Amino acid sequence: MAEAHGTGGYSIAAVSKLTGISCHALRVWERRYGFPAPERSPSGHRRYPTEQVGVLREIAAQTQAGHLIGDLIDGYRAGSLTASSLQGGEAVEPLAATVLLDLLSVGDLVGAQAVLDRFLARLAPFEMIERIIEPALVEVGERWFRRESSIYQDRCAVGCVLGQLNRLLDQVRRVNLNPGRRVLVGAVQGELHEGGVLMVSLALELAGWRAIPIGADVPILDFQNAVEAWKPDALALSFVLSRNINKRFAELASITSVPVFVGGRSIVNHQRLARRFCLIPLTGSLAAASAELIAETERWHGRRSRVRSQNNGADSLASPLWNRMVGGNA
Ligand code: B12
Repeated sequence: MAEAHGTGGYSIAAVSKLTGISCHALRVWERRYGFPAPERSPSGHRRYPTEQVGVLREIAAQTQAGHLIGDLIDGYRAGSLTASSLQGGEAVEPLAATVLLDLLSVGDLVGAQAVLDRFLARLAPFEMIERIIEPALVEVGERWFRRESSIYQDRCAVGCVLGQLNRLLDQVRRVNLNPGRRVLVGAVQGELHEGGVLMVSLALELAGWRAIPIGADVPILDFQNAVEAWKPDALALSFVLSRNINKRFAELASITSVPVFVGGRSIVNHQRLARRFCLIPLTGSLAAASAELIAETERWHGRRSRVRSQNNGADSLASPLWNRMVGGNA
């Protein structure tokens, strides 16, 4: 079983991911049955010892078979229920984000970078995004939502994680020597979230295209000007929030010289609206959405696709560069 190095245990979010038991249920069982019995970190957060996580996994499995929680906890206390073990691979990811954020919550940037470096040494850039960077950003959001962190802690964590994402993008760009098409990437005025912009840019660079990220909170007029001046082959925008989405879509409809893609969590509920304004909605995983962007851009420009899209899946990203970056698993 993987150890929770240096932190004295797993966070509630990590335990929830590892066991499938909701955070709410974990708190209720603790109150009602006295189990699990997490320790507390210096900042007061619950920290579950490895053994308890194993017991919770076993309990989760047995409740599926119809056993009652109270009986199972009694069984554990009586010694008739044993912990199931965690495999190293499945434990590492939730743990990594938690360890990283615990360090950042006390302002330990050097320690946090050491954790990132450890993963950078063994994960390809796309895996780094999927397994460390995105889970860490999501956990920042969860801690914020549960009021477990302060603004200064969130900002420190986001700065560190986005900084690493920028460095990865830089690293991939340096080895992408003969990029194919160019895509302008950003987020519209009023949208401050930049993570999606950077991640899409990285995915496109890994596919052998050139991404030009211009950041978040950019007025539509500036996208128009940039398209006119730089003549990219496509424009890709990230929408986390849906504020003013109707207005923004209407403004974007004036950009007609390139295909305009819209992606991000808000787009799932606004696909039809996007199409009404001749925008191309992208949903699904980052790899699949990037592959679709590539295939649609080629279709738009009416040329033969350098990388043929098979079923709009991640396969269409299978350039040599992509394979190298994702460790040959694409
Ligand atoms: C960092 C952060 C901030 C920072 C952003 C700083 C920065 N430089 O980016 C700051 C502090 C500014 C911020 C502010 C706010 N935030 Co905020 N923030 C976050 C946080 C913690 C991380 C965002 C992130 O980078 N996520 C990781 C990225 C990669 O995920 P993603 O954006 O969903 O992108 C993925 C896909 O959607 C896709 N994708 C995204 N874009 C695109 C585009 C294309 C073309 C394609 C193909 C794919 C694609 O690719 C990504 C990989 O899978 C999230 C938590 C979370 N769960 O995401 C909250 C979160 C997004 N924020 C939230 C909120 C509510 C706010 C505020 C309204 C808070 C407030 N009351 O002030 C403000 C709004 C500010 C604004 N006007 O934009 C909510 C949004 C809830 C919702 N509506 O869904 C979240 C989810 C937090 C939460 N748990 O409630 N935030």
